[in-house]
Amino acid sequence: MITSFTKTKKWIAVAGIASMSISMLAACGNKETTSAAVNTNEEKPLELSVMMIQQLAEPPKNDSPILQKIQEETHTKLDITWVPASSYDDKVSATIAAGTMPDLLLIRRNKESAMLQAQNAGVFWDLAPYLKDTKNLKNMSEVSKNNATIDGQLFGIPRERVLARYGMIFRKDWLDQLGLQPPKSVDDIYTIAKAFTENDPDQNGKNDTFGIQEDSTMELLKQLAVYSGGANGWGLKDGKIIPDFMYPDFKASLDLYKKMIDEKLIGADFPIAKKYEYFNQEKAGIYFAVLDDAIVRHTDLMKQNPAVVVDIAQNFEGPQGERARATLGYDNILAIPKSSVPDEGKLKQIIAFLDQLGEEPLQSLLMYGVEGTDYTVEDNQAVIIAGSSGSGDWKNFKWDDPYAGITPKETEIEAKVKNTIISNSGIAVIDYSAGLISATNTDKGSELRKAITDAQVRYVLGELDDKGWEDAIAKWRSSGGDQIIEEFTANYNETASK
Ligand SMILES: [Ca+2]
Repeated sequence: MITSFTKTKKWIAVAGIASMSISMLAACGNKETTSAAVNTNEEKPLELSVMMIQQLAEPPKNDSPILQKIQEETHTKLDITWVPASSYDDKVSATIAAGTMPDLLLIRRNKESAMLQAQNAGVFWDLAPYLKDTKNLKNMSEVSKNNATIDGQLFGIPRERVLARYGMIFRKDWLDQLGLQPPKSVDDIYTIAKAFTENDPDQNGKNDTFGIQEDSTMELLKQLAVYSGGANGWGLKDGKIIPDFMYPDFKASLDLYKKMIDEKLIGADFPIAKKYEYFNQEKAGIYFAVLDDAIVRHTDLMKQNPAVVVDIAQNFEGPQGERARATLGYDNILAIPKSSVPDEGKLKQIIAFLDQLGEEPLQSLLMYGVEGTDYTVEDNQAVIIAGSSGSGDWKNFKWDDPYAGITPKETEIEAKVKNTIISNSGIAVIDYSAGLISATNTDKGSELRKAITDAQVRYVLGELDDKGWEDAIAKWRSSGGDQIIEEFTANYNETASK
């Protein structure tokens, strides 16, 4: 324990977490984890303390049949601290600072400042060297692995997410009402948005609808940049890693966005609008988001108005063919601290535990819950039992392909979303910065990016002219942006040559 305490203290000095409030430190003092003894008894279940995120209102119960099943299958005894999502990051920071680490924990935002420093300071095991000896983990998604990796080291198992996930969601019944075809190009997006605004798609004789619901994330602009042949966040152009807004065609996308606001196809209140709200109120007929939102975000709307048909579109033609905006390919990592797991024997046992979560029957258990209680199997498909709460927050332990294991019995839209995402993985445009490190970006990248986002908002609202937009880019470059480009590019060249 003394060794691990010293390590943690050293890290505190590095990361400057010492400034954390006393109450935060005290909050995590109530859970003591013991240093692992070498487990020589094969018969004894592996005891694991785990910190995991809780996204639902109530944490899973200690007598959960899902917990029992996991323990049975993996021969473990799990002591899980469920921490609500709203306070999760603070709790992790406080736990690291206090040196009372669990054996396994979920880390969010592992490329952002605080967690990046923790990883670089050696708080967690580098799992990369151990993957080759595993059965399932060695087959994890390459994109997911590369994007979660920091300078060749993988400080946790990334939870895989589908790549080609972003696209357009729209009212198919409005489209049919107006005799229009599903969109195949950016021009079609504009045409449909205009018709939804001007041609009374709901046929109530009132001018009370508009085309595209946007919010402060300006997701449409991000997708337009990709369709125009530009970057998803950051891309590789002429040997340099540069941001989307420095691509030559980005300005045309920005101008199209502005035109759609001027013509009221996009609501001008988008910086303060709530995502989904206008769509669910049947005021807007299109929005841009992850495609699976089409499945889960409009169930109440469809109950209220059975005429509503929600559809998706993703394959837009552009100068470089069809492209789709990709996710990072992963969402959070499952990390093993060195202080709580000082010996390699136990480390390997925890890796084996995680490895086993990536195969049946645990894949389906983590996805759907207990067979017979939460779902039944019909024609090799999982049919959710009415009233079942499914696997709930146990899903957060799942690291492998979300579509692996038994497939659910799907509605038409569920099947379409899944098939579209799977078949378009080859046209997914990834964000190059996700797998790269730049000290300047870690330090002030988000602050610099915010100035650009503000300039985008002001430009499309007509508060900034061409010169103002050019000035914003120049300021970004001189305030550290050029430095970030150099550092990302250098890191890219190093990584590519390895
Ligand atoms: Ca109308």
